[in-house]
Amino acid sequence: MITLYAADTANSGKIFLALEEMELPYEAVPVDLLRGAQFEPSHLRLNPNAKIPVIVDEDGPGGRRHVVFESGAILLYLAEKTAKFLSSDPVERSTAIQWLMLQMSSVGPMLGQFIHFARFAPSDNQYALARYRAQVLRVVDVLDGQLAQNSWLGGENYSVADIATFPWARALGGILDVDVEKKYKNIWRWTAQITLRPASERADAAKAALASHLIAPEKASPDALDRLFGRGESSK
Ligand SMILES: N[C@@H](CCC(=O)N[C@@H](CS)C(=O)NCC(=O)O)C(=O)O
Repeated sequence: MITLYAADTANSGKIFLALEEMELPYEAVPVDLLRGAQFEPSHLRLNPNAKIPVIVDEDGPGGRRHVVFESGAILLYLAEKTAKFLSSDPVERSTAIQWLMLQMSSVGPMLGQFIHFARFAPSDNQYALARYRAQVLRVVDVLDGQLAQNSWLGGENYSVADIATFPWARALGGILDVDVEKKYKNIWRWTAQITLRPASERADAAKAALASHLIAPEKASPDALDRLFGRGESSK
């Protein structure tokens, strides 16, 4: 059995989708970021970087318990455990890993920073907003270009690269206030395909069930937001 420590976030969504696609039995445990649960000693023992998602696999390598944090590392671990969604062909495997790394190093961080400055920062931050919007638009063009030439990010097969990128890409319209169907038609085709997968529907349902145990972001107090963003009294 695998335990997934998660919240209602895109990075958590990757792991819900992977576990459902791989048909692994799991239990999802909510980590309420707005209550500061990520900073509790029990969570820091799982991830010293105080983030979700984290998985604990009771049946890890050698039959022993294994803890994995960082969503990209979790996806690679699960793909290797199940031999699913990561080709054994060296070229295909390397290509999928490149796109997985692009998600981890660029798509997620740039969108995350853009959302932060657009929704949670004081309004006198035009430089930061313009900087992250430009970075997001650049990498979104890269994704759309790759999907113009390939069915999936890693080439001809659905892989952990798609699983990692989908939860962020599906939210692009709302985040950037653009018509994705018109502007990024290849991303649109690809997100529609993943949305229709039965595992994707199950993952969404599981994440929604977990969200019902968490403080809704719109109900967060200013103190809770300061703790989450490490600002005010919570700044180092
Ligand atoms: N690179 C990490 C990012 C994880 C991350 O930023 N998680 C966020 C939620 S999506 C989090 O735990 N935030 C809590 C905090 O920063 O205190 C991954 O992909 O796992």
